[in-house]
Amino acid sequence: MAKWWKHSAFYEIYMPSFKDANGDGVGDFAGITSKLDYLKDLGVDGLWLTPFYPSPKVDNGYDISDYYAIDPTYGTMEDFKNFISEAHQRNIRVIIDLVLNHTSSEHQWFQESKSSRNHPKRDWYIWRDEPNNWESFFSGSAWEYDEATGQYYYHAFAKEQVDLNWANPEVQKAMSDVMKFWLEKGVDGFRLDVINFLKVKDTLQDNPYDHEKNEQIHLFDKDQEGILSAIKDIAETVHQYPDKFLVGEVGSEDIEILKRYSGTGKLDVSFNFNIGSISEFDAEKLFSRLVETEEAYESVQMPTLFFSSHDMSRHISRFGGDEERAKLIAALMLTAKGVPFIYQGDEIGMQDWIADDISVMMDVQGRLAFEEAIKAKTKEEALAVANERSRDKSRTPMQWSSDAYAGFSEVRPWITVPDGSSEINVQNQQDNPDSMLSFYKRLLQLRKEHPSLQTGEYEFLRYKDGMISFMRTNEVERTWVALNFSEEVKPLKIEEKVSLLLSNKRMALESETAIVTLPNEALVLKEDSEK
Ligand code: TEU
Repeated sequence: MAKWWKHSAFYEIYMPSFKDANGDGVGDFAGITSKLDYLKDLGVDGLWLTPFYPSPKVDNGYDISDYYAIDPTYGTMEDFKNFISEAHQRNIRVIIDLVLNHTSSEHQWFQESKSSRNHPKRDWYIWRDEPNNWESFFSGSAWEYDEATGQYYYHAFAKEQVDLNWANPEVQKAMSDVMKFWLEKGVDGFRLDVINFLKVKDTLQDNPYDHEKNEQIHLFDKDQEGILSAIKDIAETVHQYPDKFLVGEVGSEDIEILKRYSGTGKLDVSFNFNIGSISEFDAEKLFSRLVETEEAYESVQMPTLFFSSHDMSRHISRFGGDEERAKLIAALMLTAKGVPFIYQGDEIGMQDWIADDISVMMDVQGRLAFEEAIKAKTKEEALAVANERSRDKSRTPMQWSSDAYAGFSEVRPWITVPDGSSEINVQNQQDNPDSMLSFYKRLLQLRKEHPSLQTGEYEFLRYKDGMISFMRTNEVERTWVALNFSEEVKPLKIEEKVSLLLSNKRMALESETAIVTLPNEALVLKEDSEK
């Protein structure tokens, strides 16, 4: 039997926005636990939880101040344990987000490190007398001056997210202890945040500049030598525990870079941004990314498939706001080769939210962009720039019902509930067979019934005039998938007898052969001849 994660479909839960049970306007563990039956019924096999550790929440938990506890906003350790056990009872596995690259500036380690140049923990972070030209991935210089000790520290993200020095073995040991702690609490693995940022070039050479794009090329502050060996050590620690899963966020769209990080003894998989972060809809480009991945991974590595996350615009909005297309993307994610990661709310077609005033913008990346832009632009222009950068788009509360605050909370949530929530919500879609939610359920069910859609190889993978089609096979079955992204009827060249497994457009096939696909149809067929 293949490893469990190879035939699992995951679901990303953005902690603050999934479900509030204690009436403070922020999601929590009790809330997630209360929705486990919903997730079971949806048909997902694994959950990825974004950070829930104590944090000043400058970057919504990606600035951890204590790796060994639960942030009180999200509940207690008891609530956490209860959630894990309830999830496991339903055969749902849980992986947790772990930020190994940086800690909050309020973490005890950093407080000690900055207390004096001679403190034994000084070298746990990256301190220099002079900054180089490296820019933060959020905004401005990546170096912050510390008055008290007269040196600069390095931060790839906000200045409150201080990069650890992974060249120091004590740091590595400290984080290995953290991982063991959570593994012993029963988690099924980790999603490792910005794992290809773990080490920087020791010479701290200046980064080159791309004059055409007018931006810095991040050459020496990511994907450096030594990161892979750190990852191998991490994998070794984690795999001392049986059946654990490691997915890495490798922030790159370059398949050759992504490819380095996964495989035996490394990360099990990494996020395929080469596919997932396509900015505008283009079926041919999407196809070429699938092919490039297939060629690079050669059936040895397994890709991941996702098109939305808490860091991105939701694919439905990004690709034009069209429900039909969103269904085709869902079908692709759940039938093509790869481990799928559905982002909360995509299963009901939630749309991006845009802030109409800077006062309601919550995301640090958006707010920093605003501060920068307002220096030279009008308020409206600066807001537009900030909205472009802000990741609030996809972070609004999960829309459960038409009730106040979308049934997410009894009180006003920490972030705006979009106007559309009274129409787009779980309650409205639950009993409607044509809804987005029902379509996701059918797809997830289909994957379970047809393992070729989970772990099967591609017999072929084709593109023609707006249609992506492929066949997935294993020892026992051959499954056809045709995704017609065009507005036209397209013929399918099928000689064998087939039967219909799924379509978003019809209940039955007109004939067993001579099959066509309808405009915007996701068609899944089973070849009837025995293999
Ligand atoms: O995201 C990392 C991330 O967004 C970068 O790799 C991105 O490519 C870069 O910012 C370019 O704009 C993770 C988390 O998912 C995100 O929520 C955190 O803010 C970030 O790490 C820092 O921990």
